[in-house]
Amino acid sequence: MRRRIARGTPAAAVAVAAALALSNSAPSTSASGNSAPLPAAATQLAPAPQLAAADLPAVFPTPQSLARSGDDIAVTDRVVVVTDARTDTSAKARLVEYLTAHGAARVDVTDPLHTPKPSPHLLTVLLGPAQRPDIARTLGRTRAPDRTDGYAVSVRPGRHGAPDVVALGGHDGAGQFYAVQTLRQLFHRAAGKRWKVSNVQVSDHPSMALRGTIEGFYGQPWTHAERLDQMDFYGDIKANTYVYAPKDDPYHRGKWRDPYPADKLNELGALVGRAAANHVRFTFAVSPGESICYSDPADRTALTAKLQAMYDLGTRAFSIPLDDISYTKWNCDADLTTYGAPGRSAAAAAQVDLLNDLQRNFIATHEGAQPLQMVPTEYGDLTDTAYKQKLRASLDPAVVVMWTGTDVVPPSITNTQADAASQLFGRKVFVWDNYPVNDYGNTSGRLLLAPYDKREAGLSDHLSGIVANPMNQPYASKVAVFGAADFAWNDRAYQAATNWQRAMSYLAGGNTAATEALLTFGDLEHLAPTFGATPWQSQAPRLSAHVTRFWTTWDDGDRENAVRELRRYARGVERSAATIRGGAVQKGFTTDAAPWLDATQLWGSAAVKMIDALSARDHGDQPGSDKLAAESRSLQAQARAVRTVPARNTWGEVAPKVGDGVLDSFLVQADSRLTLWGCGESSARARGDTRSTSSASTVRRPPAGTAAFAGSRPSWRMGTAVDSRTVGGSTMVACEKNW
Ligand code: LOG
Repeated sequence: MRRRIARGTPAAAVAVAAALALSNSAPSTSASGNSAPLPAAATQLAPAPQLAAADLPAVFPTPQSLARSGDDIAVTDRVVVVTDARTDTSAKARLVEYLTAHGAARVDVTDPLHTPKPSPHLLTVLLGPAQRPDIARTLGRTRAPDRTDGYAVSVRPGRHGAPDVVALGGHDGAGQFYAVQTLRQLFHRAAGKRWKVSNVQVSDHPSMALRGTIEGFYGQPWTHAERLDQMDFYGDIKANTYVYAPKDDPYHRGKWRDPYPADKLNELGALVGRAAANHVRFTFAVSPGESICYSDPADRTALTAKLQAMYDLGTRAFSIPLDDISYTKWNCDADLTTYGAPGRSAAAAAQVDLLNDLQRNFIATHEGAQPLQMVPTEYGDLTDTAYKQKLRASLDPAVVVMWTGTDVVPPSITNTQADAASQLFGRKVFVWDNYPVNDYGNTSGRLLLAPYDKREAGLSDHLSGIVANPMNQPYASKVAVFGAADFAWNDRAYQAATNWQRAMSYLAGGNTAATEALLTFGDLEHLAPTFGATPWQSQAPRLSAHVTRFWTTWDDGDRENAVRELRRYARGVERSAATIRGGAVQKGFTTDAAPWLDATQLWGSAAVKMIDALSARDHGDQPGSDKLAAESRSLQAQARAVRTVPARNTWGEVAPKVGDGVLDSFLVQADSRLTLWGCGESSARARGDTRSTSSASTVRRPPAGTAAFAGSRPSWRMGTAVDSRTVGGSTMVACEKNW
């Protein structure tokens, strides 16, 4: 059974309002008073030479096809947007919003028959179904794929007095919305200059049908304001699925039979609406497994009533998670009579009975309802069992089955594994990806900010989709979710490192310094644990490389350079917190990460002081060095005293982990070097001694028994032990020169 940790008052939610005002979406009046059908813009446009791939604008998720085709076009003061009855409402609202934010003082929304007289001074944007004649003509050979969510974008500079035109054509409403989301990423400008739109041709569609998140963690559920913000975020990253399954919402699990109170229902209704406005399918999950009596008609009725209430709010997608329940005992005697002795096969029979009933008698009878989703009790392995055999033999083929990989938190997901899972469950599985969730013991004290990674290209052939299970911290979760959505959209083009940069840039609103600060900070929160002893992503790979290089350069005698380089990086660590809090980064991120940012600043300062102490000592200033080292130790003590906010996580009030095993190891090792100054290699080098260190000193391991040494150099050299003292919690051995 799962851990339970008491929680205090929830921290206040921070809502970030997009401060973009919609303006001037006045219909159909033209400045000149003239109206004319739009010219066949595409036919007047000469194809421009291809530009280098390096000039391609960064669009995320990565489009299936994006090509540069000529000069960029300017956003004019006034822009005409041509829509008709089949134009997606949300797409239109976003388009006006984005144009207004990128240089259009006035946006006139009109229809194809009443567009203003063509003028080179009027950028014209066509938005609607890809087959609409004006759009189809402008798109030309840039096709909107004939697939769900497909779209095309074509930027056509005007010639001979014709206006510049942008065509945004969708296969469906979502496709139109996605075309607009791509356009949002094509705006750019040089300082003080007019906004421009990159001249590209985009033909795009998702590789996986279901992309997004499952709020499926233990601990404090997200607040309403946080969820609303997430829906807008999903729209931005073309994610179309949000599964509502917070373990600690009592009405989701323990009190599954009870209807939601009116105020909760109102909130959920607002959330369903906000999801729809972003082309996100709000998927309502209810988890009856802890207490349901499968054969009791009253329980079936209660469950259906719960789903019906959400259907009435506009929800069209439903899930029955049966994870983390005891399935080898019944909750009622009636199930013993109906399904026989408890066991894996009987559990599957009872679950199938319920799920098939819901699929056939609720989903199939409700207009627009999506296929039922379920989480099996055996969700995280590839072992064939009586449970899985029963499920694949008798679960209605329409029901979507979730799977977490080869473990609750798998080290990777490969095509072979996903294929095996599909065989086991008799259908393509839907991945519940337990990253970046931080509700289990091994995540204690951690934010998980490493990129989404180690999912094999080609998984789109084996999966129906991927949803990430995020952290209790919604804004901090955006780093990994940004990646998961990119991977699900186009798994074959996915690059974790590139995506990571882009995710940070997104959170930083494109601000370069804030993006770099987030990358530095994210490196210190890079470790991604599994349920076992081995993490699937390592801690602080950037810092670790810097530290390794530092000791190599230092030991090679090039100490000035060693100090200069590592000090610069440590200063970056020290300053990153203030830069992240400087205003460019989403406010909610700074709230989520507050204890980690506080600790990072202190650890960064401690590192700078320690590097300075090494340098002072190297310059012969022992008193100065001692003082700096003492200051560093005091900063380290302050860093260790920082605590996380208990209400915000399942592990309570603990020290936030920051670059652990790398940063603290460096500090201990540096302190040891100061203590042992004059011994072995250091003194040999300092004196210009050219003898090899192995002949000049005894090889010893640093004192064992402290985790702080994990990640430090495996062995080091010193003289003969003559004294010992404690440094940073470890017993250090002083020495005398033995040559
Ligand atoms: C839970 C999930 C939890 C996650 C990580 C599934 C299907 N269920 O072990 O709610 O957030 O592990 O602790 C789980 O993953 N079970």
